[in-house]
Amino acid sequence: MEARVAIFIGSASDESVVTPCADVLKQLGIPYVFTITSAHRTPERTATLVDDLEARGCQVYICAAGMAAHLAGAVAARTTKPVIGIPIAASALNGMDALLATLQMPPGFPVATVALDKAGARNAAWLAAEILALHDPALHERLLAARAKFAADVAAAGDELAARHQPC
Ligand code: RP5
Repeated sequence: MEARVAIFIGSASDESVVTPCADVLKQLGIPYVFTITSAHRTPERTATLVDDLEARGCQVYICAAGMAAHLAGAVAARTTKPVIGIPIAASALNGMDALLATLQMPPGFPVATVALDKAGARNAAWLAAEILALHDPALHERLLAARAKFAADVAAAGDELAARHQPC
């Protein structure tokens, strides 16, 4: 099955932070590719990967990088498909560098930037799923079911907490 989503990370050192993104895509039954490429260290590889995935019908790109994080921008320059950026805290600036580099794209080349690190990685997958669900009713149903489970989990945890704190 061809990948509908591509996850790119700028370095092997980003893998553990971004794996939760892949986990969410897997949970939702969305085929993806997950690989390493760098805007600075491997610009040709980045361009070739995007060109190949474009030819195979990839619909959303998720790019995670730290420091001067230009990976999402480089991909956005190569495709008109939605690009989601995950800034990684990988330097003494605690991710502010990657956040601004990912977010501050020039008009016409948007990168939908999510939160830093693992929380952002998860939401990148949820956002990609919402984009794909616009034209995929079965995936939309899976998203609704996931929302219902989030709600049920909160209610169950709330009931359990309340039960441990009965009024005296
Ligand atoms: C970025 O620089 C990578 O995305 C990573 O977050 C950061 C550090 O990379 P390594 O020096 O660990 O390879 O390009």
